[in-house]
Amino acid sequence: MAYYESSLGHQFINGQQVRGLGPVLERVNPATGKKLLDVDTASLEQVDQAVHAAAEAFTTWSKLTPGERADHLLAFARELEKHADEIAAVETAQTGKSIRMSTQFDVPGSIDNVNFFAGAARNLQGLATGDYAGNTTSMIRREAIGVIGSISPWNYPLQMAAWKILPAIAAGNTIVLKPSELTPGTSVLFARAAKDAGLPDGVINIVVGDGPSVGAPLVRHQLVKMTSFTGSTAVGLKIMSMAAESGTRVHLELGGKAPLVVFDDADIEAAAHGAVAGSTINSGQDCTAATRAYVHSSVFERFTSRVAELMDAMVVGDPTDPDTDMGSMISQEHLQKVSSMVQRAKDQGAQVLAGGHQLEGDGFFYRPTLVVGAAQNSEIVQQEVFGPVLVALPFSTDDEAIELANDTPYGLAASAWTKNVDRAMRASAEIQAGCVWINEHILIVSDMPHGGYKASGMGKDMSQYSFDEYTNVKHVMISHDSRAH
Ligand code: TXE
Repeated sequence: MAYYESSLGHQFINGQQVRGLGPVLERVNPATGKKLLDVDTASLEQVDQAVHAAAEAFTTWSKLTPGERADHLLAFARELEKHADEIAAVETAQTGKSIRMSTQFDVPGSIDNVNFFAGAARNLQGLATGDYAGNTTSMIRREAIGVIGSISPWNYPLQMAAWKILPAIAAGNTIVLKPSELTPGTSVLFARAAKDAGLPDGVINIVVGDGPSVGAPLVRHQLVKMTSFTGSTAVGLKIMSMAAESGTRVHLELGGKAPLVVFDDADIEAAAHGAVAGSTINSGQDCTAATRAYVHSSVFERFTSRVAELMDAMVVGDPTDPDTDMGSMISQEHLQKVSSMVQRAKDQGAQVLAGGHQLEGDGFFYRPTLVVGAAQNSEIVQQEVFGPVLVALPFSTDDEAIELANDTPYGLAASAWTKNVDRAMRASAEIQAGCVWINEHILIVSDMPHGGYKASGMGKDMSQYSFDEYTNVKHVMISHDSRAH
């Protein structure tokens, strides 16, 4: 039997893969426009069962030693490795992303995340220190919170499952994850591999469904002590207000509008390659994707013509073909959104130097696109397109470049391209974003904290810093006045 058997159901509750008792949703293959599969969704009762299973599992999982949890996670990583090819194929079928990307980035990145948190679990330390108040010793304990409810998006279904699940369970929590209803397959496989590797039932649970029917009841469930969410800023704010009703904690990773600043001393060839890789990754459906290139006017022409040339050379199409550079968009609706934003920019006087159109045929493909001549306050510069669209604008001074880079509501990621260390240090300090790359745009591995400023959210995924989200800090103080005896 294939490892991915959608007929078994898309819910993973208390160690069992089961069919959801909610409505069935039809999912289309974004690369062909044809029906891919039926997705069963969880009933409210199943959401409740999953949360109760997680609460029950918490009583024992949270008591394991860090070493015991690490052993489980190492076995989990080895199990994922066994099924890597099939998991990559499911990831590509459901998202339309290129198989090269699933095989070389999504699957190994997720396995690395499991391995990283196996190590990090053993490094989750508190602190003991003497005498904050005279004749006292303070101990700082980091304690697991309980059941985490998590909601993830469709752009990186497998990696988002890993980013949400691993820090939570490594710290001793248990989790109920609701993946996007568009792409549930690899989250279910992830939970199944954990079970096959021997993780106790109930530590990882998956419930599938749309946001209002399954996501909202999960956030509001009285046994859920924290919600971690990756998705749009609009929904993130809703989650925050739902969590406020019960006073539970939230971790939000929201939209982005990453600037890429190219100074006049930059290596233009490297910057152009970085801009193309950064803006077309995952068909631009990436919250850290390069979306706004601010380029010094003296190198603007050279940079934009090279970017257009590189974009025009990209192979876009069948995601299952290993030679494909960029696959499809997630859905017809999303393709339409991207295409109409570019059209509105053109209507307002912008020019398209590369792409700017979808491919003929049934799939939801959009060519890598370079736009120039848009105004800083226009929709295409200010709002998240979430497609393979880069807008380039010229600047004259360093002050102007930094001001423009900061001039959107978002603050997730940014890059600055320069050989000058003073400029690099200034850009890294003054750009308001959770990540500033210098002479790079997109590289991310499990050791690196990821999370935004401003409307891009709060808290960090990945890295040791994610434990700040998934643990409570307890202060224990011992008074020991030896003179009393
Ligand atoms: O996201 P949603 P969508 C941005 C990007 C994209 C836009 C819309 O700009 O074009 O968001 O994408 C669940 N209660 N990003 O509509 O709706 C939903 O089921 C509880 C940025 O797909 O935010 C899914 O599991 N849950 C981004 C998850 O929220 C709810 C990644 C994300 O869906 C809910 C994706 C509700 N009321 C989109 N409504 C990033 N930060 O990387 C929806 N959901």
